Amino acid sequence: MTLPGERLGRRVAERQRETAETVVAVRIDLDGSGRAEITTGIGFLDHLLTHLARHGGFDLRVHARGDRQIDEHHTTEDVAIVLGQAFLAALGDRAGIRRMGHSLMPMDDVLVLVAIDLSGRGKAVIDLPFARERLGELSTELIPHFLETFALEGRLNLHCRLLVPGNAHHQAEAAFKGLARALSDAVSFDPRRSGQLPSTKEYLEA
Ligand SMILES: [Mn+2]
Repeated sequence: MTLPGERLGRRVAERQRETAETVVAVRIDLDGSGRAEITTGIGFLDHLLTHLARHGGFDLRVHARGDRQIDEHHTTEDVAIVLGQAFLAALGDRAGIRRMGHSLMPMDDVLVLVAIDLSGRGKAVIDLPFARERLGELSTELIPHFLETFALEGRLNLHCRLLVPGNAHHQAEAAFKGLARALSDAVSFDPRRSGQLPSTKEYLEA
């Protein structure tokens, strides 16, 4: 099935996943304009994913419902799984892209470093401690877990390091804005590469 936008050569993908714990549907357009339609039932997670869409320039639709009577863990983790899978699918063969991206993201008192390599190998190095246990309905331990799960399912190398700690809300936002900017750079096309695979191996795991 060809998705709207694919006909325009845009990098669009949809993925769904249904388990006894959660139902998740994600649509991502890497060549969008930053439109977000996010309903996970977890307000702060919606807030972070909206930042990812807006600052990445990705059109992102995420609909999820899960066994919140237990807690928000399964819903958060499964959104990260499906988002990673949709991102990988939308990326396609990666010909002509920059492949790497990074950002030093300030958010008032906080500074976070994010570095990405769309290598095709999932590897996350996350150093993002929180002094607070919860942000709204989201436990802060799930934020590093979300980033790690996204990197593994998206088959990308992700480093996220808190350089200057501070307000927990700012730390989480800086991490997702930084991820957005680094991804936006990494998926962008480098006109000098036109169609070339960004790898000396002429090969990227897909
Ligand atoms: Mn905010």
